[in-house]
Amino acid sequence: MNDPVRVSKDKDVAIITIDNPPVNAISPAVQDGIGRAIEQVNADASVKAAVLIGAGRTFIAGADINEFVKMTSGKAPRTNFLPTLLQIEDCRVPVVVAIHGNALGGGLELAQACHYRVAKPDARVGQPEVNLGIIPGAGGTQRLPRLAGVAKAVEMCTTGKPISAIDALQAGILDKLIEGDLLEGAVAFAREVAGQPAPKTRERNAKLGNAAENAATFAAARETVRKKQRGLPAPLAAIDAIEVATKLPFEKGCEEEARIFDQCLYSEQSKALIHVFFAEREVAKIPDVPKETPVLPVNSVAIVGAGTMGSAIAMVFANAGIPVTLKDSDQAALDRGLANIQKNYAISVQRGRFTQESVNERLKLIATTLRYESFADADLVIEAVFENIALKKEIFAELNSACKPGAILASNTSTLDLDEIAATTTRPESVIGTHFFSPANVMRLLELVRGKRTGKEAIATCMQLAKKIGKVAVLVRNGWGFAGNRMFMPYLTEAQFLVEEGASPEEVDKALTAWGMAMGPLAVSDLGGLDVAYRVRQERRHALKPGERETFVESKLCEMGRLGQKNGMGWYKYDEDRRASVDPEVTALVRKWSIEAGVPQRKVSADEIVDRCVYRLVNEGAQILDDGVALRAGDLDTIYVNGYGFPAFRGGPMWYADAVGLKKVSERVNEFHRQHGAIWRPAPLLEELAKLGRTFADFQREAAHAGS
Ligand code: HSC
Ligand code: NAD
Repeated sequence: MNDPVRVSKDKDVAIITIDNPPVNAISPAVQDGIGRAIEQVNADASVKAAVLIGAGRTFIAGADINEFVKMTSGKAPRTNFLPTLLQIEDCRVPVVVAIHGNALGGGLELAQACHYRVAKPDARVGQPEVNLGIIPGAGGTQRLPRLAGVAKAVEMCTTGKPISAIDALQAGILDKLIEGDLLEGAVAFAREVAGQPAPKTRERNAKLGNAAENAATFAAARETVRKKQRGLPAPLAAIDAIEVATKLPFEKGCEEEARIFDQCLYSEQSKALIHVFFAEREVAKIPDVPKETPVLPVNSVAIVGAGTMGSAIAMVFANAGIPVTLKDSDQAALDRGLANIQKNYAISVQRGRFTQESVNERLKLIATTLRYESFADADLVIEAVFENIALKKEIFAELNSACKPGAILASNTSTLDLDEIAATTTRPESVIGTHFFSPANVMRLLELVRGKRTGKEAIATCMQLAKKIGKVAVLVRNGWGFAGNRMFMPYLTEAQFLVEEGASPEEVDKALTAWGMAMGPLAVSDLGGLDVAYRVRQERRHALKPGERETFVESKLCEMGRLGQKNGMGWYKYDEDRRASVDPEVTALVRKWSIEAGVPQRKVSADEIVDRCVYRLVNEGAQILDDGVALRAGDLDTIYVNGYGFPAFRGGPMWYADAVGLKKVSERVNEFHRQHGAIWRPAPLLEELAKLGRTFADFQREAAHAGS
C-alpha cells in the first residue's frame, strides 16, 4: 500500500501531502504518517516553513469512521489523536494548512492545530461529529472557541453544519482565501510567515469571553438544542466540552473533552447514527449494477401532472439547475401547479433559504405545456398523475410515442404495479419507478422501483441523478407499496387498533413522538388525508386473510366527513395555522364505537404502544427482506430515517430490532400473535435469525455477498 502521507520540498518549504482516497480520512496510518512528516520537517534545518495539503478532491473529511466501529466492537484499541496535533503545534517552523473541498471533524481539528489556515474560496469547514452522536474528540471543543469565539464554536459543534470559507474567514477560523492555485498560494504565504513566531491556537485565549456572557450563551444554546434536537445527548455534550474550554486550562480541557467523547462514542445512539451514515452510502452499491454501468446524461426533464407531487418535483430539478417542463391536462391545473411553486419559493425567500435572484433563476428553468410535443427532447420523464392504473397506462402509451429513444420513463406511483405500466411501452428497459416523498422538495428519500425488465442503465442513471438532486435513493423491487409504504400500512393500522382497544389518539401519538418519531401515526394519517387511506383500505381488502382483524374507527371518521388536515378535522381538529388540538367529539365517538363493536377496553401503556407499532414495521421489514424486495436491512433503515420521520438516533427499524435483540423481538411478536391473530404472524426470517442468535445486519452482509 502507498504511504498515505508524503513529504516533498519546494526549496525551503516542506510540503506534506495527505493522500488517502477517497476523502483523506484520518486512519491510524495517516496519523502515523503525519507524525513522521513533522519529525522530518523538524530534522531538516533547510526547511523554513511547511504546508500541509490534501490530495484529490477534498482536504480531510475527518477521522476514519470505520475505526470507531472497530473500537466500539472491541476490534481495535482506542487511539489518541491529541499528541500528533500537539506535535504539529510545537513544530519548529510555521505549518500552513491549505484547504480545498471539505475540512470536517478531525480534518478541521488538525487545521486548528496548524499555525495558519488558508483555503480555496469554495471550501467548507465544519464539526459534524454530532451527526454521528459524538463530539469533536481531537481538541476541537478547546481550540475552536479560541479561534472563532465561544458562540460560533457552540453553533458549529451543536448543529454540525459546515460553514463556507468566507464565513470561516470572517469568524477567524481561516487566515486567508487563495484564489488560483492553492498549493502555490499556500507556499507563498508560508514564505511570508517563515521566521516569524508561529501562533499556537492553544495559547490564544482572547476570544474565550467572560463568565457572564458565556453563561448566557450556554444557557440559550442548551435551550435551543432541547427544542430542536430532541432526544440527542451529543449536542449538549459538545456544549459541556466547550464550557470546559472557558473554565479550565487547555490541557485539562482536552482531558475532559476525551472523557466526554468516550461517553458519547460508546453509546447506543452513536452506534446507531454511525450505522445510518454507512447505510446511506451502502444503498448506492447494487450487486448487479456495478459502478462502471454506463449512465445516460440527464440535461432536461419533463413531468406529467402538475399536482402536489409534480409541482414539487419540478422544484427539485430546478433547484439542481436542470430545466424542467411541466404538463397537465388543462391550463387551470397548470396555473395551480405554478402558483404552488411560486408560493413555496416565496416562503423560502421569506425564511432566508434562497435569495429572490436565485428563485428567479430557478423559475426560469420551469416551463409549462399542454402538449406532448414538448417532450421530444426530454432525457427523463416523470409521470405524477392521479394514482389510477388505467390513467397511468394510457399516459405511458403516449409517452412511448412522444419521447425520444433512450429517454427514461419514470412513474411516481406509490403503490401500483410498475410492470403493468411498463408493458404498455415498447421499451420496458427504460421504465422505472421514481417514488418521491411529500413534500418532494424537502424529503430526502427517493425510492427507486425496479420492474422485472428495468434496465441497468436506467437504474445507474437514476442512482447518480439522485445524488445530483440531493436525494438518497434506495432501490427496491416492484410489489404493492414497494418497501416503505408496505411497512407503513401495518404500522398505521396498529396505531388504530390501539385506539380501538382503549388508548386515546393523543396517547398513541405522544408515545411514539416521545420515543423519537417526528410525528405520531394518527397525525400522519390526518396529514395524508383520511380519504386517501380509506381508498387504500378498500383496494386492499382482497388481500385480507379469512378472519383477519380489520380497523373500523378511522373509516367511520372519514365517512362522517372528517378528512384530516385538508378540511380541518380528522383524528384531531385544526385551526387556520394547521395547529392540531384534541377533539373531545373524536374521543367520545371512538370509545362509543369501540364498545359497540365489542372490543374489550383497557388502559394501554406507552411501552406497548411503541412495541406494537414499531414491531409491525420490523416484522413486515423482515418479510420484505425475505421476499427480496429490498437488498439489505440497512436499505430499509435508510428509507425509514429519510422518508418516514423515524429517529436516526435509533438507527432505523431494523437496526433498532437488532439492538433490542431479535430473540426478545421475536418473543414479543409471538405474544402479540397469540393476542391479536394472523396480522402478527411472525416473519420466518425474524424467527430464523432469532433462533440462530443472529441479526438483520448479519443477513444484510450475506445477501450483499451472495449477490456480488
Ligand atoms: C471525526 O472526525 C471525529 C473527530 O473529532 C476526531 C476524533 C478523534 C478521536 C480519536 C480518539 C478515538 N471516514 O459521502 P460520500 C467514505 S468523526 C470513513 O459518498 P461525498 C464514505 O463512506 C468524522 N469513510 O462522498 C464513502 O465510501 P464508499 C467527522 C468516510 O463526496 C466515500 O468516503 N466527519 C468518511 O458525497 C465517499 O463518501 C464527517 O462526519 C470518514 N470520515 O461527500 C464527515 N467520510 O465509497 C463525513 C466519507 O465506500 N463525510 N467516507 O461508499 C461526509 O460528510 C462526506 O463523505 C463528504 C463527501 C462531504 C466529505
Ligand atoms: P394530485 O391529485 O395532486 O395531482 C395529480 C395531477 O395530475 C393533477 O394536477 C391532474 O390535473 C393531473 N392529471 C390527471 N390526468 C392527467 C393527464 N391525463 N395528463 C396530465 N395531467 C393529468 O396527485 P399527487 O398527490 O401529486 O399524486 C401524484 C402521484 O404521486 C400519484 O401516483 C400518487 O400516488 C403519488 N404520490 C403521492 C404522494 C402524496 O403524498 N401526495 C406521495 C408519494 C407519491
